[in-house]
Amino acid sequence: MKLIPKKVLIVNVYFPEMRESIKRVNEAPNTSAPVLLAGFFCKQHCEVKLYNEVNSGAIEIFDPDLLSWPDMVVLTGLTAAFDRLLHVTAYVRTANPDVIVAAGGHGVRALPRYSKRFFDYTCLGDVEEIKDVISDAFGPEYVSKEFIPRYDLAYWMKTFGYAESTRNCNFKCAFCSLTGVGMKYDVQSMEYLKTQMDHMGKRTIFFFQDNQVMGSGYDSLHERLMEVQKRREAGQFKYWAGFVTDTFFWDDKNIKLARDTGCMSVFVGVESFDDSVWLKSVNKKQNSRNNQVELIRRCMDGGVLFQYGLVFDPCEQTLEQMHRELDIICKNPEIPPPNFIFMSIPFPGTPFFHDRLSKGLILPGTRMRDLEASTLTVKPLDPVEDVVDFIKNARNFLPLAFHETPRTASVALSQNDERRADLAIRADRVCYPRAREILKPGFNLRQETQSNQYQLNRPPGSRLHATASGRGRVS
Ligand code: B12
Ligand code: SF4
Repeated sequence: MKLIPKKVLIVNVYFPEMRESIKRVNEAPNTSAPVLLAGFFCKQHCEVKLYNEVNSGAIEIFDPDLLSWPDMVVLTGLTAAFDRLLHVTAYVRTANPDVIVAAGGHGVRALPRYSKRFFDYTCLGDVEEIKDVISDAFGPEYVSKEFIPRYDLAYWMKTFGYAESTRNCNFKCAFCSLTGVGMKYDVQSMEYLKTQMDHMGKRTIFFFQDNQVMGSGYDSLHERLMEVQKRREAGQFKYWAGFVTDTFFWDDKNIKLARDTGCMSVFVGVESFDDSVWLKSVNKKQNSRNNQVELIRRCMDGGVLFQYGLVFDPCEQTLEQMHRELDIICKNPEIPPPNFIFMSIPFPGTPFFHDRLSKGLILPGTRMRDLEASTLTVKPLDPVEDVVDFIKNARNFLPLAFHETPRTASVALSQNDERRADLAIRADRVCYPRAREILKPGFNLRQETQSNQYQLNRPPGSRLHATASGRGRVS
Protein backbone atom coordinates (compact mmCIF):
# COMPACT_ATOMS: atom_id res chain seq x y z
CA MET A 1 0.00 0.00 0.00
CA LYS A 2 1.30 3.43 -0.90
CA LEU A 3 1.72 5.68 2.14
CA ILE A 4 0.50 9.29 2.12
CA PRO A 5 3.51 11.60 2.51
CA LYS A 6 3.49 13.72 5.68
CA LYS A 7 4.75 17.23 6.28
CA VAL A 8 6.50 17.83 9.56
CA LEU A 9 7.64 21.16 10.98
CA ILE A 10 10.01 21.16 13.95
CA VAL A 11 10.32 24.48 15.75
CA ASN A 12 12.68 25.59 18.48
CA VAL A 13 10.55 28.30 20.06
CA TYR A 14 12.25 31.21 21.78
CA PHE A 15 11.36 34.29 23.78
CA PRO A 16 14.21 36.85 23.67
CA GLU A 17 14.75 38.65 26.97
CA MET A 18 14.39 42.04 25.26
CA ARG A 19 10.81 41.00 24.36
CA GLU A 20 11.21 41.97 20.75
CA SER A 21 11.01 39.73 17.77
CA ILE A 22 14.64 39.78 16.87
CA LYS A 23 16.85 37.40 14.94
CA ARG A 24 20.01 36.38 16.77
CA VAL A 25 21.73 35.14 13.68
CA ASN A 26 25.09 34.46 15.31
CA GLU A 27 23.94 32.94 18.60
CA ALA A 28 26.26 30.28 20.02
CA PRO A 29 25.81 27.84 21.54
CA ASN A 30 22.54 26.98 19.94
CA THR A 31 19.87 24.32 20.02
CA SER A 32 20.39 20.84 18.62
CA ALA A 33 17.17 19.10 19.69
CA PRO A 34 15.38 19.82 16.35
CA VAL A 35 18.18 18.09 14.42
CA LEU A 36 17.95 15.00 16.60
CA LEU A 37 14.14 14.92 16.62
CA ALA A 38 14.08 15.17 12.83
CA GLY A 39 16.39 12.16 12.67
CA PHE A 40 13.58 9.80 13.67
CA PHE A 41 11.21 10.66 10.82
CA CYS A 42 11.41 8.37 7.81
CA LYS A 43 12.92 10.43 5.01
CA GLN A 44 11.01 8.54 2.39
CA HIS A 45 7.55 9.28 3.77
CA CYS A 46 8.07 12.54 5.66
CA GLU A 47 9.14 15.93 4.44
CA VAL A 48 10.70 17.69 7.41
CA LYS A 49 11.44 21.39 7.85
CA LEU A 50 13.23 22.99 10.80
CA TYR A 51 12.68 26.49 12.15
CA ASN A 52 14.79 28.00 14.93
CA GLU A 53 13.29 31.13 16.46
CA VAL A 54 16.61 32.03 18.10
CA ASN A 55 18.08 32.76 14.67
CA SER A 56 15.02 33.37 12.58
CA GLY A 57 12.74 35.26 15.00
CA ALA A 58 9.08 34.65 15.77
CA ILE A 59 7.68 32.31 13.14
CA GLU A 60 4.34 34.11 12.73
CA ILE A 61 6.20 37.32 11.88
CA PHE A 62 9.05 36.10 9.73
CA ASP A 63 7.57 33.02 8.04
CA PRO A 64 3.78 33.06 8.51
CA ASP A 65 3.15 30.84 5.47
CA LEU A 66 4.90 27.99 7.22
CA LEU A 67 2.15 27.84 9.85
CA SER A 68 -0.40 26.26 7.53
CA TRP A 69 2.08 23.91 5.85
CA PRO A 70 2.56 20.95 8.24
CA ASP A 71 0.51 17.89 9.18
CA MET A 72 2.51 17.68 12.39
CA VAL A 73 4.33 20.32 14.41
CA VAL A 74 6.99 19.29 16.91
CA LEU A 75 7.94 21.95 19.43
CA THR A 76 10.92 22.28 21.72
CA GLY A 77 12.13 25.24 23.79
CA LEU A 78 13.51 26.60 27.04
CA THR A 79 11.43 27.19 30.15
CA ALA A 80 11.21 30.92 29.47
CA ALA A 81 9.81 30.07 26.03
CA PHE A 82 6.79 28.27 27.49
CA ASP A 83 4.48 31.04 26.28
CA ARG A 84 5.90 30.64 22.80
CA LEU A 85 4.94 26.95 22.85
CA LEU A 86 1.38 28.11 23.42
CA HIS A 87 1.53 30.91 20.85
CA VAL A 88 2.86 28.71 18.07
CA THR A 89 0.36 25.96 18.93
CA ALA A 90 -2.48 28.48 18.66
CA TYR A 91 -1.17 29.83 15.35
CA VAL A 92 -0.75 26.46 13.67
CA ARG A 93 -4.14 25.25 14.88
CA THR A 94 -5.77 28.41 13.58
CA ALA A 95 -4.10 27.85 10.22
CA ASN A 96 -4.95 24.14 10.14
CA PRO A 97 -7.37 22.74 12.75
CA ASP A 98 -6.26 19.16 11.96
CA VAL A 99 -2.60 19.70 12.70
CA ILE A 100 -1.02 17.43 15.31
CA VAL A 101 1.11 19.18 17.93
CA ALA A 102 3.80 17.42 19.97
CA ALA A 103 5.89 19.36 22.48
CA GLY A 104 8.84 18.54 24.70
CA GLY A 105 11.97 20.02 26.23
CA HIS A 106 12.65 22.29 29.20
CA GLY A 107 9.42 24.30 28.99
CA VAL A 108 7.21 21.24 29.04
CA ARG A 109 9.30 19.53 31.72
CA ALA A 110 8.87 22.58 33.95
CA LEU A 111 5.07 22.34 33.82
CA PRO A 112 4.31 18.74 32.86
CA ARG A 113 0.70 18.54 34.05
CA TYR A 114 -0.32 21.99 32.83
CA SER A 115 1.23 21.26 29.42
CA LYS A 116 -1.14 18.35 28.83
CA ARG A 117 -4.00 20.81 28.35
CA PHE A 118 -2.46 22.26 25.23
CA PHE A 119 -0.68 19.67 23.13
CA ASP A 120 -1.76 16.46 21.46
CA TYR A 121 1.45 14.87 22.73
CA THR A 122 3.21 16.18 25.83
CA CYS A 123 6.65 14.58 25.82
CA LEU A 124 8.61 14.43 29.04
CA GLY A 125 11.26 12.02 27.78
CA ASP A 126 14.31 12.47 25.60
CA VAL A 127 14.36 12.85 21.83
CA GLU A 128 13.72 9.13 21.19
CA GLU A 129 10.18 9.57 22.58
CA ILE A 130 9.25 11.15 19.27
CA LYS A 131 9.31 7.64 17.74
CA ASP A 132 6.23 6.72 19.83
CA VAL A 133 4.54 9.94 18.76
CA ILE A 134 5.21 9.31 15.05
CA SER A 135 4.07 5.73 15.36
CA ASP A 136 0.90 6.65 17.19
CA ALA A 137 -0.01 9.64 15.02
CA PHE A 138 1.03 8.42 11.54
CA GLY A 139 1.88 4.74 11.90
CA PRO A 140 5.13 2.82 12.50
CA GLU A 141 6.10 3.03 8.80
CA TYR A 142 6.77 6.73 9.26
CA VAL A 143 9.47 6.09 11.85
CA SER A 144 12.93 5.98 10.30
CA LYS A 145 14.53 2.55 10.50
CA GLU A 146 17.81 4.24 11.15
CA PHE A 147 18.49 7.34 13.26
CA ILE A 148 19.78 10.02 10.85
CA PRO A 149 20.25 13.37 12.64
CA ARG A 150 19.29 16.07 10.15
CA TYR A 151 22.26 18.44 10.29
CA ASP A 152 21.53 19.07 6.62
CA LEU A 153 18.41 21.02 7.71
CA ALA A 154 20.06 22.96 10.55
CA TYR A 155 20.67 26.21 8.74
CA TRP A 156 21.78 27.88 12.00
CA MET A 157 24.76 25.60 12.47
CA LYS A 158 27.79 26.70 10.53
CA THR A 159 31.14 26.89 12.31
CA PHE A 160 29.87 24.77 15.19
CA GLY A 161 28.73 21.18 15.06
CA TYR A 162 26.64 20.49 18.16
CA ALA A 163 26.18 17.00 19.56
CA GLU A 164 25.06 15.58 22.88
CA SER A 165 27.26 12.93 24.46
CA THR A 166 25.75 12.98 27.96
CA ARG A 167 22.36 13.97 29.31
CA ASN A 168 21.35 15.82 32.47
CA CYS A 169 23.93 16.42 35.21
CA ASN A 170 25.50 14.59 38.12
CA PHE A 171 25.38 17.67 40.35
CA LYS A 172 22.27 19.00 42.02
CA CYS A 173 22.64 22.75 42.28
CA ALA A 174 19.52 24.07 44.01
CA PHE A 175 18.78 26.72 41.37
CA CYS A 176 19.27 24.52 38.29
CA SER A 177 16.23 23.44 36.30
CA LEU A 178 17.86 20.03 35.78
CA THR A 179 17.73 19.47 39.56
CA GLY A 180 14.06 20.40 39.47
CA VAL A 181 13.33 17.80 36.80
CA GLY A 182 15.57 15.23 38.51
CA MET A 183 16.53 13.01 35.57
CA LYS A 184 19.62 10.85 35.90
CA TYR A 185 23.00 11.89 34.51
CA ASP A 186 23.64 9.56 31.66
CA VAL A 187 26.59 9.10 29.32
CA GLN A 188 25.27 8.19 25.88
CA SER A 189 26.70 5.34 23.84
CA MET A 190 29.65 5.94 21.56
CA GLU A 191 27.43 4.83 18.69
CA TYR A 192 25.03 7.70 19.37
CA LEU A 193 27.88 10.20 19.47
CA LYS A 194 29.49 8.83 16.32
CA THR A 195 26.18 8.93 14.44
CA GLN A 196 25.85 12.63 15.26
CA MET A 197 29.46 13.27 14.22
CA ASP A 198 29.03 11.27 11.02
CA HIS A 199 26.07 13.35 9.91
CA MET A 200 27.28 16.81 10.91
CA GLY A 201 30.04 16.80 8.31
CA LYS A 202 33.05 19.05 8.40
CA ARG A 203 32.95 21.76 11.11
CA THR A 204 35.54 24.13 12.48
CA ILE A 205 34.48 23.45 16.04
CA PHE A 206 32.92 20.31 17.42
CA PHE A 207 30.77 21.37 20.36
CA PHE A 208 29.83 19.01 23.18
CA GLN A 209 26.28 20.05 23.92
CA ASP A 210 26.46 18.55 27.41
CA ASN A 211 25.84 20.16 30.76
CA GLN A 212 29.23 18.89 31.68
CA VAL A 213 31.39 16.94 29.33
CA MET A 214 33.32 14.99 31.98
CA GLY A 215 30.99 12.00 31.91
CA SER A 216 31.55 9.23 34.41
CA GLY A 217 35.26 10.02 34.81
CA TYR A 218 38.56 10.25 32.96
CA ASP A 219 38.08 7.05 30.94
CA SER A 220 34.74 8.18 29.62
CA LEU A 221 36.13 11.61 28.74
CA HIS A 222 39.18 10.02 27.15
CA GLU A 223 37.11 7.72 24.96
CA ARG A 224 34.99 10.55 23.61
CA LEU A 225 37.92 12.92 23.10
CA MET A 226 39.87 10.26 21.24
CA GLU A 227 36.99 10.09 18.79
CA VAL A 228 37.22 13.85 18.33
CA GLN A 229 40.99 13.57 17.89
CA LYS A 230 40.64 10.85 15.30
CA ARG A 231 38.29 13.03 13.31
CA ARG A 232 40.52 16.07 13.71
CA GLU A 233 43.37 14.12 12.25
CA ALA A 234 41.13 13.13 9.35
CA GLY A 235 40.30 16.82 8.83
CA GLN A 236 36.64 16.75 9.94
CA PHE A 237 37.07 19.10 12.94
CA LYS A 238 39.72 21.60 13.89
CA TYR A 239 38.89 22.19 17.55
CA TRP A 240 36.38 21.28 20.17
CA ALA A 241 34.65 23.16 22.98
CA GLY A 242 32.16 22.32 25.69
CA PHE A 243 30.87 22.84 29.21
CA VAL A 244 32.63 21.56 32.29
CA THR A 245 32.33 22.04 36.04
CA ASP A 246 35.09 22.99 38.48
CA THR A 247 35.80 19.29 39.01
CA PHE A 248 37.32 19.15 35.53
CA PHE A 249 40.27 21.27 36.69
CA TRP A 250 40.98 19.31 39.83
CA ASP A 251 43.20 16.99 37.83
CA ASP A 252 45.76 18.47 35.39
CA LYS A 253 45.41 15.28 33.39
CA ASN A 254 42.03 16.47 32.13
CA ILE A 255 43.39 19.82 31.01
CA LYS A 256 46.29 18.17 29.23
CA LEU A 257 43.97 15.74 27.49
CA ALA A 258 41.74 18.63 26.43
CA ARG A 259 44.67 20.60 25.11
CA ASP A 260 46.15 17.64 23.26
CA THR A 261 42.86 16.90 21.54
CA GLY A 262 42.32 20.45 20.28
CA CYS A 263 40.15 21.98 22.98
CA MET A 264 39.68 25.60 22.17
CA SER A 265 37.74 26.67 25.23
CA VAL A 266 35.69 25.35 28.09
CA PHE A 267 32.72 27.09 29.60
CA VAL A 268 32.32 26.88 33.38
CA GLY A 269 29.53 27.94 35.74
CA VAL A 270 31.77 29.78 38.23
CA GLU A 271 28.74 31.57 39.74
CA SER A 272 30.81 33.33 42.43
CA PHE A 273 34.47 33.93 43.31
CA ASP A 274 33.65 35.35 46.66
CA ASP A 275 30.61 33.86 48.31
CA SER A 276 31.32 30.32 49.43
CA VAL A 277 28.44 30.57 51.92
CA TRP A 278 26.00 31.16 49.06
CA LEU A 279 27.60 28.44 46.93
CA LYS A 280 27.12 26.02 49.82
CA SER A 281 23.54 27.16 50.38
CA VAL A 282 22.68 26.34 46.76
CA ASN A 283 24.48 23.00 46.93
CA LYS A 284 27.31 24.07 44.64
CA LYS A 285 30.04 23.06 47.05
CA GLN A 286 32.24 21.79 44.22
CA ASN A 287 32.95 25.45 43.37
CA SER A 288 34.43 26.34 46.74
CA ARG A 289 36.62 23.29 47.29
CA ASN A 290 39.52 24.83 45.39
CA ASN A 291 40.50 28.41 44.82
CA GLN A 292 38.77 29.25 41.54
CA VAL A 293 41.52 31.65 40.48
CA GLU A 294 44.03 28.84 40.85
CA LEU A 295 41.82 26.68 38.62
CA ILE A 296 41.64 29.43 36.01
CA ARG A 297 45.42 29.73 36.08
CA ARG A 298 45.79 25.99 35.51
CA CYS A 299 43.36 26.10 32.62
CA MET A 300 44.93 29.12 30.91
CA ASP A 301 48.48 27.95 31.47
CA GLY A 302 47.42 24.58 30.14
CA GLY A 303 46.53 26.39 26.92
CA VAL A 304 42.74 26.24 27.11
CA LEU A 305 40.56 29.35 27.08
CA PHE A 306 38.43 29.72 30.20
CA GLN A 307 34.95 31.10 29.70
CA TYR A 308 32.47 31.45 32.49
CA GLY A 309 29.31 32.93 33.91
CA LEU A 310 28.41 34.49 37.26
CA VAL A 311 25.11 34.13 39.06
CA PHE A 312 23.86 36.69 41.55
CA ASP A 313 21.09 35.98 43.98
CA PRO A 314 19.59 39.35 44.93
CA CYS A 315 17.47 37.92 47.76
CA GLU A 316 20.58 36.62 49.53
CA GLN A 317 23.27 38.97 48.23
CA THR A 318 23.41 42.73 48.60
CA LEU A 319 24.38 45.06 45.78
CA GLU A 320 27.53 45.80 47.72
CA GLN A 321 28.44 42.11 47.53
CA MET A 322 27.74 42.02 43.80
CA HIS A 323 29.93 45.04 43.21
CA ARG A 324 32.63 43.45 45.33
CA GLU A 325 32.50 40.39 43.11
CA LEU A 326 33.01 42.55 40.04
CA ASP A 327 35.82 44.41 41.77
CA ILE A 328 37.56 41.11 42.44
CA ILE A 329 37.46 40.38 38.72
CA CYS A 330 38.64 43.83 37.70
CA LYS A 331 41.48 43.90 40.16
CA ASN A 332 42.80 40.43 39.57
CA PRO A 333 44.85 40.15 36.39
CA GLU A 334 44.35 36.39 36.36
CA ILE A 335 40.57 36.45 36.18
CA PRO A 336 39.11 36.87 32.71
CA PRO A 337 35.96 38.93 32.25
CA PRO A 338 32.79 36.84 32.55
CA ASN A 339 30.84 35.90 29.44
CA PHE A 340 27.56 36.19 31.30
CA ILE A 341 26.25 37.74 34.50
CA PHE A 342 22.88 36.33 35.47
CA MET A 343 20.35 36.59 38.23
CA SER A 344 19.35 33.32 39.86
CA ILE A 345 16.09 31.98 38.43
CA PRO A 346 13.30 30.37 40.47
CA PHE A 347 12.69 27.51 38.01
CA PRO A 348 9.52 25.63 39.03
CA GLY A 349 10.31 22.39 40.83
CA THR A 350 13.78 23.37 42.05
CA PRO A 351 14.72 23.52 45.75
CA PHE A 352 15.54 27.18 45.09
CA PHE A 353 11.99 27.80 43.83
CA HIS A 354 10.35 26.09 46.81
CA ASP A 355 12.55 27.92 49.28
CA ARG A 356 11.89 31.36 47.76
CA LEU A 357 8.19 30.59 47.38
CA SER A 358 7.80 29.52 51.01
CA LYS A 359 9.55 32.71 52.12
CA GLY A 360 7.28 34.84 49.90
CA LEU A 361 10.28 36.04 47.90
CA ILE A 362 9.04 35.40 44.36
CA LEU A 363 7.90 38.73 42.97
CA PRO A 364 4.17 39.01 42.22
CA GLY A 365 3.35 38.86 38.52
CA THR A 366 6.38 36.72 37.67
CA ARG A 367 5.65 34.88 34.42
CA MET A 368 7.28 31.90 32.75
CA ARG A 369 8.78 34.23 30.17
CA ASP A 370 10.56 36.11 32.97
CA LEU A 371 12.65 33.04 33.83
CA GLU A 372 15.54 34.04 31.59
CA ALA A 373 18.03 35.40 34.18
CA SER A 374 17.96 39.02 32.99
CA THR A 375 14.62 39.86 34.61
CA LEU A 376 14.31 40.35 38.35
CA THR A 377 11.98 37.63 39.63
CA VAL A 378 12.84 37.47 43.34
CA LYS A 379 12.49 40.07 46.07
CA PRO A 380 15.90 41.69 46.50
CA LEU A 381 17.56 42.82 49.73
CA ASP A 382 18.20 46.23 48.15
CA PRO A 383 15.60 48.54 46.56
CA VAL A 384 14.14 47.00 43.38
CA GLU A 385 15.06 50.03 41.22
CA ASP A 386 18.71 49.81 42.26
CA VAL A 387 18.91 46.09 41.55
CA VAL A 388 17.20 46.51 38.17
CA ASP A 389 19.73 49.21 37.40
CA PHE A 390 22.54 46.87 38.36
CA ILE A 391 21.15 44.10 36.14
CA LYS A 392 20.95 46.46 33.18
CA ASN A 393 24.51 47.64 33.69
CA ALA A 394 25.83 44.17 34.40
CA ARG A 395 24.72 43.14 30.94
CA ASN A 396 27.23 45.62 29.62
CA PHE A 397 29.85 44.89 32.22
CA LEU A 398 33.23 45.77 30.81
CA PRO A 399 35.89 45.01 33.36
CA LEU A 400 38.35 47.76 33.98
CA ALA A 401 41.35 45.50 33.90
CA PHE A 402 41.58 43.46 30.73
CA HIS A 403 44.49 41.30 31.63
CA GLU A 404 43.33 37.83 30.77
CA THR A 405 43.24 37.70 27.02
CA PRO A 406 46.58 39.43 26.55
CA ARG A 407 47.97 36.99 29.08
CA THR A 408 46.66 34.01 27.13
CA ALA A 409 47.92 35.64 23.97
CA SER A 410 51.29 36.13 25.53
CA VAL A 411 51.52 32.51 26.70
CA ALA A 412 50.33 31.33 23.31
CA LEU A 413 52.85 33.43 21.44
CA SER A 414 55.66 32.20 23.64
CA GLN A 415 54.57 28.72 22.54
CA ASN A 416 54.55 29.87 18.92
CA ASP A 417 50.84 29.24 18.81
CA GLU A 418 49.61 32.06 16.68
CA ARG A 419 46.13 30.65 16.29
CA ARG A 420 45.50 30.55 19.99
CA ALA A 421 46.91 34.02 20.47
CA ASP A 422 44.65 35.30 17.74
CA LEU A 423 41.73 33.58 19.34
CA ALA A 424 42.51 34.95 22.76
CA ILE A 425 42.57 38.44 21.41
CA ARG A 426 39.40 37.99 19.45
CA ALA A 427 37.70 36.60 22.54
CA ASP A 428 37.80 39.99 24.11
CA ARG A 429 37.23 42.89 21.84
CA VAL A 430 38.14 45.49 24.43
CA CYS A 431 41.58 44.28 25.31
CA TYR A 432 43.33 46.01 22.46
CA PRO A 433 45.38 48.57 24.38
CA ARG A 434 46.75 45.97 26.76
CA ALA A 435 47.21 43.33 24.09
CA ARG A 436 49.35 45.75 22.14
CA GLU A 437 51.66 46.15 25.11
CA ILE A 438 52.56 42.51 25.34
CA LEU A 439 52.70 41.49 21.72
CA LYS A 440 55.99 40.34 20.28
CA PRO A 441 57.73 42.83 18.01
CA GLY A 442 56.36 42.61 14.50
CA PHE A 443 52.88 41.50 15.53
CA ASN A 444 50.05 43.97 15.40
CA LEU A 445 46.31 44.03 15.70
CA ARG A 446 43.88 44.96 13.01
CA GLN A 447 40.38 46.02 13.85
CA GLU A 448 37.63 44.16 12.08
CA THR A 449 35.23 46.87 11.08
CA GLN A 450 32.06 44.80 11.15
CA SER A 451 32.39 43.11 14.49
CA ASN A 452 34.54 45.70 16.23
CA GLN A 453 36.87 42.87 17.15
CA TYR A 454 40.60 42.74 16.76
CA GLN A 455 42.54 40.24 14.83
CA LEU A 456 46.17 39.36 15.14
CA ASN A 457 48.32 40.14 12.12
CA ARG A 458 51.43 38.10 11.48
CA PRO A 459 54.76 39.84 11.04
CA PRO A 460 55.33 40.49 7.33
CA GLY A 461 57.09 37.60 5.64
CA SER A 462 56.24 35.07 8.35
CA ARG A 463 54.59 31.84 7.39
CA LEU A 464 51.97 29.87 9.24
CA HIS A 465 52.68 26.16 9.50
CA ALA A 466 50.14 23.59 10.58
CA THR A 467 51.53 21.19 13.15
CA ALA A 468 50.45 17.61 13.66
CA SER A 469 48.20 18.66 16.51
CA GLY A 470 46.46 21.13 14.21
CA ARG A 471 47.99 24.15 15.91
CA GLY A 472 49.48 27.01 13.97
CA ARG A 473 53.16 27.87 14.14
CA VAL A 474 54.75 31.06 12.91
CA SER A 475 58.20 31.27 11.50
C1 B12 B 1 22.10 26.07 23.48
C2 B12 B 1 21.65 26.60 24.81
C3 B12 B 1 21.06 27.87 24.84
C4 B12 B 1 20.83 28.69 23.58
C5 B12 B 1 19.59 28.24 22.79
C6 B12 B 1 18.60 27.47 23.59
C7 B12 B 1 17.31 27.14 22.90
N1 B12 B 1 16.87 25.93 22.94
O1 B12 B 1 16.67 27.96 22.35
C8 B12 B 1 20.74 30.12 24.19
C9 B12 B 1 22.14 30.72 24.15
C10 B12 B 1 19.76 31.06 23.52
C11 B12 B 1 20.41 29.83 25.65
C12 B12 B 1 19.92 30.78 26.53
C13 B12 B 1 19.64 30.54 27.87
N2 B12 B 1 19.86 29.39 28.54
CO1 B12 B 1 20.57 27.82 27.71
N3 B12 B 1 21.42 26.29 27.14
C14 B12 B 1 21.81 25.84 25.99
C15 B12 B 1 22.54 24.50 26.15
C16 B12 B 1 24.01 24.81 26.24
C17 B12 B 1 22.32 23.45 25.10
C18 B12 B 1 20.86 23.11 24.79
C19 B12 B 1 20.80 21.91 23.89
O2 B12 B 1 20.61 22.05 22.71
N4 B12 B 1 21.04 20.74 24.45
C20 B12 B 1 21.08 19.48 23.70
C21 B12 B 1 19.65 19.03 23.38
C22 B12 B 1 19.68 17.72 22.59
O3 B12 B 1 19.04 18.77 24.61
P1 B12 B 1 17.78 19.55 25.19
O4 B12 B 1 17.41 20.70 24.37
O5 B12 B 1 18.06 19.74 26.63
O6 B12 B 1 16.62 18.46 25.02
C23 B12 B 1 16.64 17.24 25.70
C24 B12 B 1 15.30 16.98 26.32
O7 B12 B 1 14.73 18.15 26.87
C25 B12 B 1 14.49 16.35 25.22
N5 B12 B 1 13.71 17.21 24.35
C26 B12 B 1 13.89 18.50 24.03
N6 B12 B 1 12.93 18.93 23.21
C27 B12 B 1 12.12 17.88 22.96
C28 B12 B 1 10.99 17.78 22.16
C29 B12 B 1 10.35 16.51 22.06
C30 B12 B 1 9.15 16.42 21.23
C31 B12 B 1 10.89 15.39 22.74
C32 B12 B 1 10.26 14.07 22.59
C33 B12 B 1 12.02 15.52 23.55
C34 B12 B 1 12.62 16.76 23.66
O8 B12 B 1 15.43 15.65 24.46
C35 B12 B 1 16.76 16.13 24.66
C36 B12 B 1 17.65 14.99 25.13
O9 B12 B 1 17.81 14.09 24.12
C37 B12 B 1 21.95 24.02 27.52
C38 B12 B 1 22.85 23.11 28.31
C39 B12 B 1 22.74 21.70 27.83
N7 B12 B 1 23.84 21.08 27.82
O10 B12 B 1 21.72 21.18 27.46
C40 B12 B 1 21.67 25.33 28.23
C41 B12 B 1 20.42 25.39 29.13
C42 B12 B 1 19.26 24.77 28.40
N8 B12 B 1 20.19 26.83 29.26
C43 B12 B 1 19.85 27.17 30.42
C44 B12 B 1 19.67 28.52 30.82
C45 B12 B 1 19.54 28.77 32.31
C46 B12 B 1 19.62 29.55 29.87
C47 B12 B 1 19.32 31.01 30.15
C48 B12 B 1 18.14 31.23 31.09
C49 B12 B 1 20.47 31.80 30.67
C50 B12 B 1 21.66 31.09 30.99
N9 B12 B 1 21.96 31.08 32.26
O11 B12 B 1 22.31 30.58 30.08
C51 B12 B 1 19.06 31.60 28.73
C52 B12 B 1 17.55 31.83 28.46
C53 B12 B 1 17.34 32.90 27.44
C54 B12 B 1 15.87 33.07 27.12
N10 B12 B 1 15.53 34.22 26.66
O12 B12 B 1 15.06 32.17 27.23
C55 B12 B 1 19.67 25.97 31.33
C56 B12 B 1 18.24 25.53 31.52
C57 B12 B 1 17.23 26.53 31.07
C58 B12 B 1 15.82 26.18 31.09
N11 B12 B 1 15.36 25.25 31.90
O13 B12 B 1 15.11 26.80 30.34
C59 B12 B 1 20.55 24.93 30.62
C60 B12 B 1 20.13 23.48 30.84
C61 B12 B 1 21.98 25.16 31.13
C62 B12 B 1 22.15 24.76 32.58
N12 B12 B 1 22.74 23.63 32.83
O14 B12 B 1 21.75 25.49 33.47
N13 B12 B 1 20.67 28.56 25.97
S1 SF4 C 1 26.62 21.81 37.63
FE1 SF4 C 1 25.54 23.14 36.17
S2 SF4 C 1 24.19 21.78 35.01
FE2 SF4 C 1 24.87 20.66 36.84
S3 SF4 C 1 23.24 20.95 38.35
FE3 SF4 C 1 24.79 22.55 38.68
S4 SF4 C 1 24.11 24.32 37.44
FE4 SF4 C 1 22.99 22.50 36.72
